[in-house]
Amino acid sequence: MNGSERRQKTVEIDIRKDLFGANENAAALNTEIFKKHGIIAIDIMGSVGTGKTQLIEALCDRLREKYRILMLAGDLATTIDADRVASHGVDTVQINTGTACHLDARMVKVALQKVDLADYQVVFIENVGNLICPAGYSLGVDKKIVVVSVTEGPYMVRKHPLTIKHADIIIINKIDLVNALEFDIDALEADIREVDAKMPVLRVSSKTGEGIDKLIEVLHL
Ligand SMILES: Nc1nc2c(ncn2[C@@H]2O[C@H](COP(=O)(O)OP(=O)(O)OP(=O)(O)O)[C@@H](O)[C@H]2O)c(=O)[nH]1
Ligand SMILES: [Mg+2]
Repeated sequence: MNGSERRQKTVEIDIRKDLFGANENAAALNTEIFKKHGIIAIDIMGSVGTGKTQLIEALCDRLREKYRILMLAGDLATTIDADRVASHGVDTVQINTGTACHLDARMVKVALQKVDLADYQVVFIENVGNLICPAGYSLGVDKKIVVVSVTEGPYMVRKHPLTIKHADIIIINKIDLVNALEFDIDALEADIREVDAKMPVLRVSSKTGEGIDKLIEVLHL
């Protein structure tokens, strides 16, 4: 081979396939881990401030006598949410993602390694506050809840159809504020039905507790 004949090869990387493929494998391992320990795992997603933590607090208050509960809190920084839920007598692991706008399956696996899973029957995972990124990353859970609320304006469902589609249950939270905000909750629910006609949609106030028992029923807890 002389100097002018160089070997040239090209590798095409499909970053999405690569990244999501690796995450799907890690998520499948998490599913196995949950199954092995008889744990029901629930991923709770939604924009910043829709009431994910408050919903988990309300669920923990009703369920902690019945189940041994672990909460994983995903946030870029701080232990604020983990501290809030811990104050309800529930064990927590905070996952600080630094720059990542979502949890991925590997982060959840690392968090699960911090505890003895034989101690738990239910794991609530609060994803990073964001209605876009978390949808693409399976965590290996049994159920995915998306929390929207009446304080985000009327268009968030129409603008984020993919996240809605990925959910198993949609919570419309903060219904105690509907009148004050003159919010058209029927129109929001219709937007959800437009994306998925069969999607279970529950109207909830995590603050007053309205709708929480129904959610527990739907989750078979
Ligand atoms: N009125 C009313 N306020 C609520 C309800 N749920 C949550 N809030 C309030 O909304 C604010 C945000 O609630 P959080 O539970 O912290 O929301 P979050 O989705 O966990 O927020 P991030 O973790 O920052 O993404 C808090 O001041 C809550 O008290 C509700 O059902 N009704
Ligand atoms: Mg929170």
